[in-house]
Amino acid sequence: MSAKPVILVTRKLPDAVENKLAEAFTPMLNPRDKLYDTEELLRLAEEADAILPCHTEKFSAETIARLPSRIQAIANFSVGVDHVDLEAARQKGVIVTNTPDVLSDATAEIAMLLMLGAARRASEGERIMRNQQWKDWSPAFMVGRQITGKRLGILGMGRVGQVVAQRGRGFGMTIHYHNRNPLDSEQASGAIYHDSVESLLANIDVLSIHCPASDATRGLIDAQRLAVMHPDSILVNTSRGAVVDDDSLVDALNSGVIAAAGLDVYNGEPDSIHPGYRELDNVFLLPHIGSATVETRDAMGYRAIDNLVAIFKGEAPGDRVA
Ligand code: 8YV
Repeated sequence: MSAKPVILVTRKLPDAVENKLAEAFTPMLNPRDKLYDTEELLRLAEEADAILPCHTEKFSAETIARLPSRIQAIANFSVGVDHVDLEAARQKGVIVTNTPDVLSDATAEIAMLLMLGAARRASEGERIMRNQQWKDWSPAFMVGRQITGKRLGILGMGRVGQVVAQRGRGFGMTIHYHNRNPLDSEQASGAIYHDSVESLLANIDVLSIHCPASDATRGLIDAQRLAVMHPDSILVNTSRGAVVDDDSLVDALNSGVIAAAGLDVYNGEPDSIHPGYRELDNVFLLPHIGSATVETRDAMGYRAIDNLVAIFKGEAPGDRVA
């Protein structure tokens, strides 16, 4: 029997996933979850036939060019693939896969949490409780906004966007969306299509961002577009920080151009995010935990393993993106 292919796993994955991986492969694990720099990654890759990374490892064109020729695939433990230069991978003949579908529910939960947290001033409320600053109750105390019955705008009506739309309907929200193309009527389920971002932004109360980071979407939500939103509106982002221009959003939140924001993803995450966000009371901030549930993290791992199994059998992996 030929030796099992060696898989370089860049981060500590759930035990169940690591055990399953070992059934078909020889994993090179990272039990202490050390964040590898590029040189370390390239050195470890010398011993491997494929890499199973997270979005925390960046595969620029230069890094991909330097990958040992032995590496056949980058099987991501993520749905987003903006950390991989897909064109460079295609040119080098390295297969790239992702893990779609399995994190839509978990991410949609976080989008709803952000909407509610931003609308109902959860950060302020929590801070008051923890700092023992709750001294009085009055009809004017901590009054926020309701999301029930409001207009929910989905920017990027893919898998996650469609689940968020369903959850929004549960709150009696009317769904509006902008996408490259309108969905068919069954998928749209009555959601109202806008053929421009501006039209979407002008007609909603809550914006939920679900488009991937790409050259086309980088900085898409800028000062001009934020100015189209009405002053009571709320912005939530569970996709990628890159879709938002931070200076513009911080200004808009400071000056009342929009009312509040809920953010799970950032430019410069984890430790170089725009300092302005921390100063604002009207933002509800989470540390990129959209897919952070036991169920979803296991499912993401199994999905990455399925892709690797197909690749090393010489079959087409289900989730090939390059
Ligand atoms: C993942 C994500 O947990 O899958 C994605 O694209 O943004 C996250 O929710 C992370 O990327 C793991 O690599």
